[in-house]
Amino acid sequence: MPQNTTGEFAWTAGAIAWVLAMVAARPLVGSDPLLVISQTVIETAPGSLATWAIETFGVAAQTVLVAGVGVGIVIAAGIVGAIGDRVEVSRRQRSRVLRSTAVTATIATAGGFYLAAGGVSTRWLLASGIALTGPGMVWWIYTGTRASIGRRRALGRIGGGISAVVAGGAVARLIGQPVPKGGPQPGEPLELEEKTETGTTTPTTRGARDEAAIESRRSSEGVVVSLSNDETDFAFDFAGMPPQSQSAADHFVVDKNISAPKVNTENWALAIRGAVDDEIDFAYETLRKHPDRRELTVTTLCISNEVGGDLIGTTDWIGIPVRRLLAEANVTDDAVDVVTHARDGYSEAIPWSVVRDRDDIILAVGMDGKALPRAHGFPVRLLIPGRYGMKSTKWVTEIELADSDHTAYWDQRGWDEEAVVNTLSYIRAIQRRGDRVGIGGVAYAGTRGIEGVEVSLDGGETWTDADLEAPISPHAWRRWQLVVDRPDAGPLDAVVRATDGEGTRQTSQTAPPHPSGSAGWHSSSVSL
Ligand SMILES: Nc1nc2c(c(=O)[nH]1)N[C@H]1C(S)=C(S)[C@@H](COP(=O)(O)O)O[C@H]1N2
Ligand SMILES: [Mo]
Repeated sequence: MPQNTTGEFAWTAGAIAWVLAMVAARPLVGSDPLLVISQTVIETAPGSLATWAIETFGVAAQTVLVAGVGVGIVIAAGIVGAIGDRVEVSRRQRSRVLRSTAVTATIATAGGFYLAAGGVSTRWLLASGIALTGPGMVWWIYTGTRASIGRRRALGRIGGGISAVVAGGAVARLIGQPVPKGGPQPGEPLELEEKTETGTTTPTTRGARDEAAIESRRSSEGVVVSLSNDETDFAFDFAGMPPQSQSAADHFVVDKNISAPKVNTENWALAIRGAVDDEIDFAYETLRKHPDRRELTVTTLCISNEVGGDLIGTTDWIGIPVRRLLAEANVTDDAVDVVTHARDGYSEAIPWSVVRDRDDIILAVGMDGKALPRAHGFPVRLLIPGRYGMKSTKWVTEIELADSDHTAYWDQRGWDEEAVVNTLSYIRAIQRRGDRVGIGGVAYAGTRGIEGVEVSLDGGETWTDADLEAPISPHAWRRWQLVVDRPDAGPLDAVVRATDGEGTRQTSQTAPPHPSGSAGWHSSSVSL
């Protein structure tokens, strides 16, 4: 044991105070240096590492990374402090090291918040100041104890230090995040003056509000299991069943960003570039009032979704067919790929020959009757029904007609380029009503559509056709349910499989999400 561990202790405490104070200052600019470092790691890490992180930690991968960065800083500081305790140094050398550390920390903090805030501003200055209060206070307390200022004064400094950081955090929280001023805001109502086009019906049900359900729980497979007092027949809306079409707030969010890009539509335009005769810049107002705007109910699904997972959602999108926007720019014969570039540096590509043929590949300006929420790509995002979510670029800034095959963000990281969705059927809810048990869920096969869903209660020996809800849109999932007589309570094993609109049965062969999306039958074992 070394005699002296004050340096180790002080460095560790200083780093903890620094990390916490940076987090406390975060609301001022909506980000902080820890998030900037984490974001850089996400984007520069090899694809295999990013994929491993998603598969291991799922949606928590980003949180784990940010926490790891914070802990890493603290450990590094502790090591520096421990070395300092063990080597002989003169007072002068020691104070030189401390002084250069203070300068480095100041530069790192100000620089990190500069990147987080996107420039020099009052908020940047305030955030950097609050973040430096943390280690500054530890310094003040540490020098106090070294100078033997006495117990009372040392305690006073500790109290003062904590108060200063807490006060800084409170100020940051009070001032809150910067809001881009002017122009339409994310999520604001989007009036649809004209009637929507054919092919979709606006769903009347907005979710399974099952008042009669008692004792609702979620099984380990994510299935909602409930008992109900309801005496009537089962519909598609019992506890745990998703609505036909979800609100924006209930829709899953996936992207590579720790915080969603903020776009001010007043200094934004959608650029059409590349193999076109006429380059165009579309203003947001032009897009949101475009005469070809239509409403489409679409299911989207992340390629990282496990069998039975929650990274799937259906909502009513409002958008303009991309080919109609491109027609205004007069695409030339050289065009190969339609590449979408985004504000966050993301890109995706889809062959021009596909876009040219489909009116359902849209540039969405709205969701659930309102302007897009920021998390879903405000002001505009692409939607390619039937392909995994990664193909549908959010926060689009430019559509480029490339004259050669483009390698996209996830493509470069080893995921399937075409990303056509696999046929899926998931069990979502199982409910007992007296002697009867209802089993229900969703089925989806992209543009192929769903023709049938079957359920087996004996491990795949025999199969029974489930009831399928009438399609709400050619691009949306179909809900299904099967009611069976089961007077005796006990274990129930259910397996589900779908047949797509081309007559192909969903494969029982399991596959992990990487590289082409998960596959295999979903099953559930419950007791009720
Ligand atoms: N610009 C941009 N667009 C993006 C992403 C991204 O990281 N950046 N992630 C993609 C992925 S992997 C998915 S699954 C969908 C999710 O869309 P949602 O969050 O609106 O559900 O967005 C896609 N579009
Ligand atoms: Mo995704």
